Amino acid sequence: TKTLRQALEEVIPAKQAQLKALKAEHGQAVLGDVKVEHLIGGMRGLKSMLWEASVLDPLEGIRFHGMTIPDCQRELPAAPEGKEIIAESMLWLLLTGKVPTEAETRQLSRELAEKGELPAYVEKLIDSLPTTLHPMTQLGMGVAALNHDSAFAAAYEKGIKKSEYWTYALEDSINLIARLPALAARIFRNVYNPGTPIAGINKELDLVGNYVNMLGYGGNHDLTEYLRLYISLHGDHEGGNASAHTAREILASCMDVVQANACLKDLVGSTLSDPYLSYAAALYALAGPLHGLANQEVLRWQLNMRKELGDNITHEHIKEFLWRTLKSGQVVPGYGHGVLRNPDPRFTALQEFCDTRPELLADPIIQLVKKTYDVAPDVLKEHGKTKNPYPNVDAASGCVLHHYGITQFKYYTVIFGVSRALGALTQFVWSRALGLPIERPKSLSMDAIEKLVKA
Ligand code: AMX
Repeated sequence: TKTLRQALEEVIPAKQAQLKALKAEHGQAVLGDVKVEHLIGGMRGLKSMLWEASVLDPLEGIRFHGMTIPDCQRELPAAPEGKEIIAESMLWLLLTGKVPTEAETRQLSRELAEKGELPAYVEKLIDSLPTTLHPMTQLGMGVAALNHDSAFAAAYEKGIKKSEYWTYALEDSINLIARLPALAARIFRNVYNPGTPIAGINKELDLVGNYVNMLGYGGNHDLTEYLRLYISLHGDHEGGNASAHTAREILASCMDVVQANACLKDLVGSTLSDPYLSYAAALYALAGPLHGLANQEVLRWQLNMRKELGDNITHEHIKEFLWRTLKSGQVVPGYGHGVLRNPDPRFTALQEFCDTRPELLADPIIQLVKKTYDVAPDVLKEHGKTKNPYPNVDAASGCVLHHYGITQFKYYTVIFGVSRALGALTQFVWSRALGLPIERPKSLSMDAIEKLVKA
């Protein structure tokens, strides 16, 4: 059975050759125009980043190395007692572009379980935080603090060849992914169940199986399966989204400092160029309400709807509520997308999870999410602003957690944060394996733009 490192080693040379050929043969090919509207419109649609693991089609949705969500559900190994994709098989696919065997998946689960304990100083740090501090703020702090043990930073400080960067990047990335459940579960315990014990890591279980145990929901098979699917599906959504882009950008900026100060050896170890700090930065992008925090916002909004409108909510009632939200100048959380122009297939996959379980279909909040989906696209079309009147993944994800008893919606984005590490850290490793340079796009002032367009 191959290890993940061996599987990566096998695919890196071909990718390096592909990049070299692209640069040599098509380096000057044009992929699109840069318009003034790109500069003032959040660079929407501008093809300007290399990202290996996934590509997002506006109509079809996400493909992970060419595989759709149903392909992944069919082909990626599940947990021994489960049916849903698990984080390990998704991580393997994202990193290597290959579907892992059952044995490779189990071996990775074991490796993650063996590396999953938090260092004592991080436990102490998290335990010292006020329980009123938002769980996402705590998660970012814990992840940043883990950089104390960064193999990448330590190796860089010693002085390593550029061709070796990826091996240390991989080591840190695996350690970070392994430790995220213990960190996230500790935050949950401290904020919502202070003083209760946290389950130990079971070496025979997958990453999410252990996460559910540590959250205190061990034995809830359906919740475990839901979170396996949720965490796999949220793993990557190409590179331009705010969190993924941040992880990459921060790395690049930090490498700038490293290179600029390469002669000052004692500065190198203190640079920010390791997976922990770059992922902590990504988490704070994820914590914005237009991005990952929409997770919590959707549920808050649906619960308010229910509180206001009672139990027998009709489509007409929901329409009125939607219009009230829009007229008060707020966005409808869980709807719209920067790239997608159709219902998000991740939303569809989570809905299908509900469709096979009568107890979920009977849940009033899940029914409300479905009913909202019946009317929201038409209301948003009539409103006429959003380019995509359809639901994104956040429209569905929280209500199932709520059903299974994770009702603390401020925590929802933390689960997203445990997941997004799979994709962001995959690209971190690939950026190093491909020796990508620092990112440094050109900015212009309005005066400079006017000068250019009037010339
Ligand atoms: N409700 C009301 N108005 C919306 C809207 C929504 N759900 N989605 C977009 N709009 C508005 C925008 O605010 C913008 O208005 P403006 O011209 O007054 O500024 C206009 O429609 C055009 O926006 P767009 O081009 O369609 O979207 P975008 O690429 O600028 O933004 C997104 C995308 C996701 C931020 C936006 O659709 C939104 O705010 N959605 C609600 C929050 C949400 O669900 N976020 C989660 C996204 C997925 C994720 O990252 N987890």
